[in-house]
Amino acid sequence: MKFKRPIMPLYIIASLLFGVKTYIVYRFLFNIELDNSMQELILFVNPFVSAFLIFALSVWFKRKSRQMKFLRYTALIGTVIVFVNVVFYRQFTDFITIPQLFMGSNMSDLGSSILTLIKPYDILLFVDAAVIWYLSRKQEAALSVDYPKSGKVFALAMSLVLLAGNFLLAEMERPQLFTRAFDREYLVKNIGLFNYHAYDLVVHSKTESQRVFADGNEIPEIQEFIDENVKIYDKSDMFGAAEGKNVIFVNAESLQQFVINNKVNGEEVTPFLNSLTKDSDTYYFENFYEQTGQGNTSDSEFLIENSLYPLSRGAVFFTHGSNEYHALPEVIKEKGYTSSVLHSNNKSFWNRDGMYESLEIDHFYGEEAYEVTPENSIGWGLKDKPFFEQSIKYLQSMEEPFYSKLITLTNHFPFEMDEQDTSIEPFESNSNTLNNYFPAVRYMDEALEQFFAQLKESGVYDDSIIVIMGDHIGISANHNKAMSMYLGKEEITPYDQVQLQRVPLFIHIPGDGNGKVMSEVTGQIDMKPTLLNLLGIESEDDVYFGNDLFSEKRKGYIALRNGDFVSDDYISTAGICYDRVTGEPIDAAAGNADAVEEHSPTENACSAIQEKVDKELSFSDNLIYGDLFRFIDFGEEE
Ligand code: GP9
Ligand code: MN
Repeated sequence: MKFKRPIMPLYIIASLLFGVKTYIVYRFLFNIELDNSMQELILFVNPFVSAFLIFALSVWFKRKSRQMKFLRYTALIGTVIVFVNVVFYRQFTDFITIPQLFMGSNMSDLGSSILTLIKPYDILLFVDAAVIWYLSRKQEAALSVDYPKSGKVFALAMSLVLLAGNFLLAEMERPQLFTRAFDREYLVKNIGLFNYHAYDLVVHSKTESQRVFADGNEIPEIQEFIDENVKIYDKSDMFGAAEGKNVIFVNAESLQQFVINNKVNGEEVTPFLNSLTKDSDTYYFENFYEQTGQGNTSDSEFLIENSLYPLSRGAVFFTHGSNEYHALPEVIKEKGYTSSVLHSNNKSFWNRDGMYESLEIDHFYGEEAYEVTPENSIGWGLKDKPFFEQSIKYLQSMEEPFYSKLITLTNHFPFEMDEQDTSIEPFESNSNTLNNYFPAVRYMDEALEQFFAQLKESGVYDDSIIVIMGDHIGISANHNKAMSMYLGKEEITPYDQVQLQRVPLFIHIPGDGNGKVMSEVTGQIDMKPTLLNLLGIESEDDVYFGNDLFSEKRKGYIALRNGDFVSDDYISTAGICYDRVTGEPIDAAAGNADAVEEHSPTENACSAIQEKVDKELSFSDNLIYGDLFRFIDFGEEE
């Protein structure tokens, strides 16, 4: 047979088709912010570069049939990766990481949520793969070639040149992209989805090896940082204010601060919680930030129990569930406290059963501890009202003093509600998620009111303090248009986005009488030291990054998991340093993210704190990746 050059080799056709598809996904299915034409160019180029990189490998196969097989399976696997990311993105506004792939049990438990995340038109994502499949089978003779060595080397060299070009553009656009990779959107935007996954794989193996090579030498530097920067506060007047009392901690699902003392359709969203903000036995923290990452509720739990940061990739409950920790339940056990978690869901969700052992939580009342029927459940499971009602008997039977965490479930995306549980009308906008959020939050508010009444009736109330905390945001940036409409703003700026990361915190101490609204900048990292102080338990030798919320002298900033921060004076996000109170960028140049890299005055306003924030996050990460608590001897506390 005579050698015939194909009109166009299939690997090039595949790269073009796949590149176009990926680009369309970037533009229309992911919400990637493009600030300038350089970013637009990079985003346009990278889908083709990475597609070419992979498909061009086909030239190395000698036999044509192998070449074709490689192309069609690569197209299929690549498409599945795109599809999974699209579905995942709709839920989390984020890109999947390797640790999350091992959270398969969670993915399947998403149940009804997952169905709402898949759209009929997603089938179109598979069109190019189908075309490539068809061509590879039917047009094999016309579209494959026996490449001479020079052709193969050329294809490889071409791939590498394209990749280098892409990385160069990315580095120009965003220096230190790889070293400061807190933000997955930047990575995907600059190097593309597939290179991002390859990068993630490298980071994953690196962190895995960190544990193997750790020997405890890392600890003194961390302790020194903590002594100098974190543990600078004085003991507050509240030290021992709840000594010997039970702690009832309500982890309120997806409860955000913007609904508190706010209205929808002319009605209060949370009348009960609003009344607590004015209650003399309640301290209400209005500038309290959630600091979670990809682990959502479990990350908030991690913060509360350890006063360490969750990880920037994956859920620490999963990836480091068998580490050694020195968590709140363990510390207070020495003072005679029993600890428990009550949450009507699979015990293995977020690997809670595994992690709770490491945190030394004594009892876990999971789904099987509750009577769950089709009538009393919705969405994720048991509704909050029956959940609290059925929890009372467990609280009553617990050995005192106890520390119990109750995790609610109804106010969870997609905020499904039964007609009979709906007391207020949804909001009206283009986002059903935001619309339905309000009636669901109102339901939780009513459930909490009932819970307070039941605690009083059961006699548990008097010997307890009650903490209510929002675990993380419920409304992601995907709904910004509707959110700006609700808040009466023209748009949601990066500054607003950070402010939307506030979740309410209430500390209710029956009989206290001095309750007030607290406006200090605070966050979930502060809960462990705060609770220890309220209970009158010294924790000088402990290793953690939070401060007592009631102390007047604190470190003065809250680090968010993506490296942004909120300090008493500033909010730093998206490369811009804002005045925290007015929301104005600190100077004119501040509106331009690039100015930061050029050492503008803006850099000076936020940079000193930014340095500490970066250090703090990485020290916390090192403690976890290296499993360093196994080397620390906390001694016998009396
Ligand atoms: C699941 C519940 C909700 O048990 O904590 O999970 P979330 O998605 O918010 O992490
Ligand atoms: Mn949650």
